[in-house]
Amino acid sequence: MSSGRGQLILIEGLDRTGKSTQASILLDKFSKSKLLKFPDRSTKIGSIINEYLTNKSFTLPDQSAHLLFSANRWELNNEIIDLLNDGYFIVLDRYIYSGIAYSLAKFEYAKLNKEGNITSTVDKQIGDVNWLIGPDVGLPKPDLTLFLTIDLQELANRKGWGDERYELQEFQTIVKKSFLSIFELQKDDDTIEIVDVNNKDIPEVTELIWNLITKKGIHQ
Ligand code: T5A
Ligand code: NA
Repeated sequence: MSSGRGQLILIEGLDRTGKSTQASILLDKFSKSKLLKFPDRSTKIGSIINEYLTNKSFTLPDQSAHLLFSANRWELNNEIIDLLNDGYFIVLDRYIYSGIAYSLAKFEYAKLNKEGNITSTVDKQIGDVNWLIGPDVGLPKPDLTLFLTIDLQELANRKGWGDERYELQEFQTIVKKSFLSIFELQKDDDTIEIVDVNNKDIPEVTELIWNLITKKGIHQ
């Protein structure tokens, strides 16, 4: 960009919608670029998050889990600011909207009184969008957010589905509703784009994303 500041592009979406696939393709289109994936499981806080996601007998209050995901973003805050100031094109693979959407979905899921290992109690804070947003206030705002959306039916057929804590079809249905309700609240924000990836192969999704990026005038 002419200002010399880099750009922050966020790819959000449900589990297995192709976020990481598209993020790495996008990265190669820019000479000075960096990929940051959240949760970043390589940090101290990230290692606790990894334990939480992969070990279903490791329990945490939902509020604590929510705050850990946000704390993990704050661990990389200075790095993001420095890279942007240095003119980097940063691709984020999940970020603040995942933080809000998954916690809100746990609240809605628990309200349905489902058996399962998402959560056993309904904690009112995680149903309160203002409470959920709070810990992320002040983090750098993406210049463009691309939300990859898909029918749950198509998603269930993808490789590797079903290994982690949140990868239950019924829960993912609620996650999808949570994301869409958050984006509905932000509908006047023209930095957010919903990208329908149904029946689209990897190159077709890349083309959709690239068209949105060029439409926004984002370049290096
Ligand atoms: N979480 C995260 C929170 O609760 N709060 C938070 O604040 C944050 C940041 C882990 C969990 O953490 C939660 C959300 C998650 O449940 P993660 O490590 O990002 O987050 O885990 P996943 O989203 O599950 O990451 P995945 O790697 O599984 O999904 P991706 O990145 O969306 O999918 P990708 O690109 O790896 O592709 C999955 C498969 O589909 C194929 C790929 O080849 C691959 O096999 N694929 C396609 N197949 C057909 N057509 C296409 N267009 C395809 N694109 C990709
Ligand atoms: Na991923």
